[in-house]
Amino acid sequence: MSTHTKYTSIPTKYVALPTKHADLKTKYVALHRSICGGFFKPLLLLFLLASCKALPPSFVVETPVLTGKKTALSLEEKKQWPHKDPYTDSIPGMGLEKAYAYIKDNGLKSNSITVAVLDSGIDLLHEDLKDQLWINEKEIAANEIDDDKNGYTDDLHGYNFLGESYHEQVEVTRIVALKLGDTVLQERAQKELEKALPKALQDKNQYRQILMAVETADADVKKALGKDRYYLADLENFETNSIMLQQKIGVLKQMFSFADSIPQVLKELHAGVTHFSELADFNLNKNFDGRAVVGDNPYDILDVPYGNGNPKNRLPEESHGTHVAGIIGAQRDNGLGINGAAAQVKIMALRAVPNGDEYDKDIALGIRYAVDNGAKIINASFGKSYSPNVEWVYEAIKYAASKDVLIVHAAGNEGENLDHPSHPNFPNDQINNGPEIANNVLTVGALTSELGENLVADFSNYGKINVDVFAPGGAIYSTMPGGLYDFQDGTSMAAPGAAGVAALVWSIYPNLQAAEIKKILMLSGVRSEIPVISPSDPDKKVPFSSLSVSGRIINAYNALILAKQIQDKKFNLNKYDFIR
Ligand SMILES: [Ca+2]
Ligand SMILES: [Ca+2]
Ligand SMILES: [Ca+2]
Ligand SMILES: [Ca+2]
Repeated sequence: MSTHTKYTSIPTKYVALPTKHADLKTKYVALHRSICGGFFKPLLLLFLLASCKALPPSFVVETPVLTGKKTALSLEEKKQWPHKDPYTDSIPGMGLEKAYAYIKDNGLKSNSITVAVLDSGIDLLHEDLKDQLWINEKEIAANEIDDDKNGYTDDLHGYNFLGESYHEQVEVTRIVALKLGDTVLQERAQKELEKALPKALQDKNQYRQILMAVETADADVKKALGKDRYYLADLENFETNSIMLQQKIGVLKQMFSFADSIPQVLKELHAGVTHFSELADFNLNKNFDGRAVVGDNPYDILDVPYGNGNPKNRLPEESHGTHVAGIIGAQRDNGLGINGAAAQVKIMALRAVPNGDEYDKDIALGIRYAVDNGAKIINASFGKSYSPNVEWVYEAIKYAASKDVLIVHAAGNEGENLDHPSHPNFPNDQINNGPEIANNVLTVGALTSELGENLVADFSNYGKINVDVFAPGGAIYSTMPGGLYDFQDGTSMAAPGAAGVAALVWSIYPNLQAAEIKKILMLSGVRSEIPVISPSDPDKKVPFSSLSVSGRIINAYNALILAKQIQDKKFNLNKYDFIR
């Protein structure tokens, strides 16, 4: 099973290595897999399904088997695949190109809608984001006064709940260090920590060794070839009697099967070393206190104010929020970078997710800030296995529901079945698979661009009860700090795709309720029974439809059509439900 972990299984999975350690996906995959055991213990797969019936709305063409593209995606297609359509393009995107053509053909008008990105910091100066930001009109920036008296000083584009902190422990470390919860929890956390820390150090050393081997081989082969840049063909055609050099060429040839170039391999190996170093030095370090610089007590929700009005990313590698924001709302058709999913969107930047586990206090207050300051949708591309103050978050979710705000949550990247009692991903909206605590949370799993057995990303969590729908999350091209663009993957990228579609539909049909938007996205998706490799058991294939409540891929075009029918009272949403 260990072949399934990203960082430890160079030979089979290297190609899937995330490029940036600091993105949450990497954090999730490596952390959860190392901390929670994940793939190292036999997985008891409990499919608690059967009770769930998704009734297909009549307007959606039901095709039992979708056919995937036979040829490889071009670079342009790779960059735009989330906007393609399963039927029209044989690419399992969200039908956004089709949706925009439909909007244009029908002259549909849209209103501005605010989407809060509750995440790491965001590059507020990015060329493709800077004109898309929510502005608090009543707040004067940087005068150290809370002009609009909303409790937050200088919150021009949102708020920064992390102050100047960035690295953080994960919850198991905090539970052990601060003796949170009861003794049962503490002992469990202690056990996990005792397992995770040596593993992080071991992984770090393994990565270092591979890095050194590749660096040395690269330098020697460059010298032998007499050139700085070489390709696989150069290696294959190179003949030498030196056993040493032959070995080095062998190493490099192997690396070419994991990435397109040796510089790319080196970049990812460096990222791996950094990642595992940070794991050992910060995330799993009992003695590290990342919160000290903030100055509040994170276990007292009444201890406010704290943080500051600047939600910009602090470091270039703090890229997660920027990437997520671009997927939702990068400025469309401006001749720059990418097109976000939603045209008329305003991004509210809420910096609350550090490089480590987020605090429940920041998440709860972040949700409340978004609700109180006009966001209609909150994107929540984060998650963790333990949530010591989860009641604060549940209360905030219910508050959002009461104010008609939709929360779109990433399913998480452990490749696990969230319906299994030992694999919760907080914040969830169902306690022990019970009834939903609120009707406004949409949980989203991740797809790859391949409409075939690899449709579901191998890292994506799933669950017939706990995951509502799927959206593109593998190799997603979006904005990066410093005015850059790059690919990242994770359910962290799937949630903002879904949030963007929700924003698009809601911006055109603003009278719909949050719960209706959630249901529209689920019901109007493209359903398929196509057999896919189960993320938790690569030897097993399961129908795609069995991995989520709706069994569907979000589709913006279908969602618009369904939304119109609901607005015109030609479709009764209440007749179609996902019965539990
Ligand atoms: Ca204010
Ligand atoms: Ca001010
Ligand atoms: Ca653009
Ligand atoms: Ca749910």
